[in-house]
Amino acid sequence: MRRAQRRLARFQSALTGARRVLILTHNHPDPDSLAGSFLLRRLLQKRFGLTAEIGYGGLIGRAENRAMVARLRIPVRRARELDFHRYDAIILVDTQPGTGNNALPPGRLPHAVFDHHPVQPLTRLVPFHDVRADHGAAVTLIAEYLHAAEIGLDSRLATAVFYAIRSETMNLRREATTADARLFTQIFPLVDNRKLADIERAPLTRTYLVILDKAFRATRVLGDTAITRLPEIPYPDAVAELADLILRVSGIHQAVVMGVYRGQLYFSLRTSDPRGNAGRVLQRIVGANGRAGGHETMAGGRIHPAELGRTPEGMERWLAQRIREVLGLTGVRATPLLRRRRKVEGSRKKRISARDGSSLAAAATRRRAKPAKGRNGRAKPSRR
Ligand SMILES: [Mn+2]
Repeated sequence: MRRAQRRLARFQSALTGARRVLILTHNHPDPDSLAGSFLLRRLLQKRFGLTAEIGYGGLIGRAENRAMVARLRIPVRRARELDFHRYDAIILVDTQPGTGNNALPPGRLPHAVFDHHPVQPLTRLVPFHDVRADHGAAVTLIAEYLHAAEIGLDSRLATAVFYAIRSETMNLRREATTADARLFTQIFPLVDNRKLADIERAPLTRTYLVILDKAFRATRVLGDTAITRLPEIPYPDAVAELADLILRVSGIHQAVVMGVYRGQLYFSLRTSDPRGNAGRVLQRIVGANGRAGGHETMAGGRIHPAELGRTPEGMERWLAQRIREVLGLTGVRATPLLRRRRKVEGSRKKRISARDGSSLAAAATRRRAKPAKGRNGRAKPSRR
């Protein structure tokens, strides 16, 4: 607690003289950076008496994230519509300077950084930075400041925080710490369950269903690794969303999804190995050809093919090859995730009925009787 008070005081003094503050999320913001910014805005207004706005680069693509902003009325503005000269201070949330995944103008340093990713060299030059990679969610770290400032959470803020922790840590299952768990349970009584349900069951667009369909068809399985190459994605964080989903397929313990959005190649890696070092693995895969980073089990990155004088398709092919090399999968046979159904009369009917919902129970029994191969959770150490 003492420590939190001291941090709060140091944060406040880093903003001395500032009146208008811009809080920036990472590009294509996720619930953690949105909720973290929302909390911080409240702190700046209530405790420091400052004017604070929230900006984001890229776009908010995921249906749940759009619903979160709309239902909780999180006041966000697109970075490209902002005049950065109007702000005396910039604060980064869930991102850091020099990572290339935020709208911070080149050459400008923020006044403060709040993040839970590995610390970047430029961050050390920032007047106030609180970067603690041992937190499952950035929002947990920021909530400590509100607590120290004795600012309670109303139901909008609590719902935002709750949903952020829930999605970032997959209900405390993924890289969550006791701090995340404590906050999660503390704020639960304040959550607006109706709004939360509206967010979690946000309406899905047809575009989304189309990309799901394309992604499943494009997925190749190599051992317990799934690699998905998409020529085009409707929004950049679709790769993360798809990788999360494909990782849930039984027998899959690593998933990489890549896709092109406006000429840039985006990719995402997910692993079920809690010590998978996903961020580092992805950096090794990409090398100097792009940017990548992340946590133990989740990571993402981006390549700008035009800057390398290459086409997106060419870079995608290159990336798929690199993934095979770094993950030790060269020579491993790739099979489609969804096998095409053979059109053989007679056996056809049986196969269809096993897939259709009415005989799911029968299929489940069969599966139980004969467990699938390669379900032993751990990936081979040689891979990393
Ligand atoms: Mn985060």
